[in-house]
Formats: sequence, C-alpha cells, structure tokens
Amino acid sequence: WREDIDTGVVVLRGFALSQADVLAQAVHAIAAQAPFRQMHTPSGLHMSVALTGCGEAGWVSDAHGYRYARRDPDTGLPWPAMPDTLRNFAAEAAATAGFRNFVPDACLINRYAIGARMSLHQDKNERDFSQPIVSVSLGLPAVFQFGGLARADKAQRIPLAHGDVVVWGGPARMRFHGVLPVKPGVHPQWGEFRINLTFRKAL
Ligand code: MD3
Ligand code: FE
Repeated sequence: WREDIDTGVVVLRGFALSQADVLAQAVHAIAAQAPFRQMHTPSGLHMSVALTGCGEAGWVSDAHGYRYARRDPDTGLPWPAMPDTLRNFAAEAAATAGFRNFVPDACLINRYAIGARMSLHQDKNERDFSQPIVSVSLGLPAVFQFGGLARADKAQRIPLAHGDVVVWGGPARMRFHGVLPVKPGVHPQWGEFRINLTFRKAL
C-alpha cells in the first residue's frame, strides 16, 4: 500500500480510510465557520474548485495575487484552528513517508464538484520548501497529474481514490501538478464531491 512514485513522492493507499469519519467531521466543522468559496485568479477568472482551510493561515487569491493570509477575507475572522486530530494525522502520514517532525501550520481544503479541475501549477507561496506537503483525497476519485520542474514536462497520471494520502517533498516539492476534471459519480460519504486536504508548513 506504500508506493514510491518518484524521489520525494510517496503514495499511501487507503491511509486515511480508518480516519474517514474524523476527517469528515473536521471538514464540516471548519466549513461551518469558514464556508467553501470559489476564489478568483489575479486575472479575474473564477476557479472551479471551492476552498476553505484551517490553521494559522489560509491560502487566498484575489486581484492582488496569491498568498497566505492569517484571516479569512470573507469573514474577517482568523481561520478556524487546526484540530489536533488533523495535525497529528498529517504528521503520522509524513513520518510514514520518511519525513520526520512535520508540523503543519495550514490545511487547505479543496472541494471539487463534478467537472471541477485544477490546472498545472507549482505550490510556491510557502516560505520553507524543505517541508513536505501531505495531501488527503476523500470522496469521488480523480486523476492527478504529476509533471516535472518545467511546465512543459510530460506529466504522469496518478489515480487517487477516497482515503489515499500522498506525501510530496524533497526534490518533488516544486514539481508542476494538477487535477483532471472530476468525472460524474456519487460517493457514499461525500455525494457528488471530491475533497482534498493539503497540510503545509506555510509560514
Ligand atoms: C506535487 N491540490 O491545492 S494536492 C493545491 O487534489 C493542489 O486538490 C491538489 O495542488 C488537489 O495546491 C493536489 C497534491 C500536491 C500538493 C503539492 C505538491 C501535489 C504536489 C507539490 C509538489 C508536487
Ligand atoms: Fe498544488
């Protein structure tokens, strides 16, 4: 159930299954305080993915650009605190993949409706690229695109299902990645949605 996809990328198939209810409860509690919203890119386009988050900072996008912010721009309030259960879960996944002492300070939660996608990009708003990112997939399956260090590099396709966890770090940290449009379906716990949590050391 542990697949080393490439240097610095470990897929832990089904690692989150035993925690599915705890994770769902946490996502619903966070979304009740900081509702999912579709951000706009700096060029004014609507992102198809809706997002929220918890922790000391959340990722925001607006006319000024992309960045981490300590307050939710929609409510003016600090983002909900990261539950210990989530922080500990992410640290355990990172350790299983070989990254000791991972202490995330932000968890971004992406919600994909059917047809939503994320185009190829790099995650570079975090301050410390030596820290890995832990990603948890829930709900409908999706195909993840995993490219190289240049946008034009050919991307591998990695299918991700409910409960799969991927840890990205080291030389993989700056690789381009994206998510193909989510196909129609109904998940017993999440209905017509895919949820992805990414745990990061942002600040
Ligand atoms: C590979 N989210 O929020 S997380 C994102 O499924 C994002 O919602 C995707 O990309 C999603 O930025 C995938 C997996 C991920 C995160 C960071 C990476 C993959 C990565 C950094 C380097 C390489
Ligand atoms: Fe990303």
